Amino acid sequence: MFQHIEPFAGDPILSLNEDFQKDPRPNKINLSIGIYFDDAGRIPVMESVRRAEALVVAKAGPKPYLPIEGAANFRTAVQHLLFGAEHEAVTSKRVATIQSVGSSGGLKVGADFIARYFPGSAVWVSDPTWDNHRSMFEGAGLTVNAYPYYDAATGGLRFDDMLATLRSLPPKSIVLMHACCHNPTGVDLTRAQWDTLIPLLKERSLIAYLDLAYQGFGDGIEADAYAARALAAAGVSFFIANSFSKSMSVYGERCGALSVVCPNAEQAVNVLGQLKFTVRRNYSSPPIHGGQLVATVLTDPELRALWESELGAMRERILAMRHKLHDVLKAKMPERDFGYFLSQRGMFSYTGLTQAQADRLREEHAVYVLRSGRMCVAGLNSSNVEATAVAMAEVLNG
Ligand code: KET
Repeated sequence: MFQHIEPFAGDPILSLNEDFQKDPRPNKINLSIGIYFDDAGRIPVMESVRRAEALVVAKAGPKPYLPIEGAANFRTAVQHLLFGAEHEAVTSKRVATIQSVGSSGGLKVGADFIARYFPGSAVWVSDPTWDNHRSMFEGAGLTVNAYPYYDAATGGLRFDDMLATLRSLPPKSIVLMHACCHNPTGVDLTRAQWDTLIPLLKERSLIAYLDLAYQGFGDGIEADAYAARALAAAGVSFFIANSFSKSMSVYGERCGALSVVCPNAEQAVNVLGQLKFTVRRNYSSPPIHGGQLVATVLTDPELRALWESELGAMRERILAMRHKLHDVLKAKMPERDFGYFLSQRGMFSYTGLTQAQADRLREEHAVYVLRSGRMCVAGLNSSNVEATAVAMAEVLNG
């Protein structure tokens, strides 16, 4: 019956992470998957989340099905986090938000919705982007193309080329963008660049789709929401999927949301309704527990302050590791420019390592980066950063 089913080729991120787990070498270093590890190399349980969990468990409430769209307190807290409680888009109720199964779940519900209501629209993703973006949108039956983004020569952004491509797209094309902490390159738009891009999106009637998976890891929780707030303020209709996996270190709880900012409240009601229909036909409704941890942290003033400071410390630790890696590499190879480690933001840097070099790094030094050359700098710590830099220099020196 199943002879025609070909083997799964594996996933460029998750399969490598599995290989790492199986690697018996004691000195192995995992810089593959986008997970924040603390300085002891562990996935942290944030104190704010631990306390929220104690509160949630103490309630020992029943576990009914949540509404299709998720818990009301979670959805409101998400809107306030993304836009600010006083943002006009929120107060005029023109944002439709569903709680999703991770932001991946939100991205896919949005993709299914687009396939149904904008069947003629192609999706445009940055070159390069998170590997799963293309799979998800193609999986929803949409055509996926790429717009220029990363400049390998400078380690920066091809902003003019990006604008030129977007300017040439047919109206209602979907433009997928990373709201901050671009994955895999760490190269973000500046505020001035967003301010240039947003009027173009509006003028060309393009549909922005923001992926905000690393809020708080760039320049801060509020600062990283700049694009979302500016788009909403400009009266652009757009999609935004956001994640708590990284910012609350709750990966396996699968906490995220999809919000669609609409022109007015009537349209938001209908959009929410059809998002619900999409969810009902897929998994019916989201799980309770993780969303309640998130909602508690976001709405309890004490826990909220604690979370903000914990997330700030994570952001600072990543920056310190970027500096350390940069300094050791620069000392070893003074002729080469490693400044990109300092200018790039968030969990990732694009190292410029070739596939063959990434393979050598893994095979000879037990340092795991993606074969695309992406390094998760949030996997560096005071015990492995030096060894990583030494190994990388060796590989780069051929
Ligand atoms: N968007 C981006 C840009 C992203 O990097 C991830 C995860 C997600 C969405 C999905 O997160 P969720 O946990 O569904 O809310 N990225 C890391 C893990 C993965 O590939 O699933 C990664 O890039 O390593």
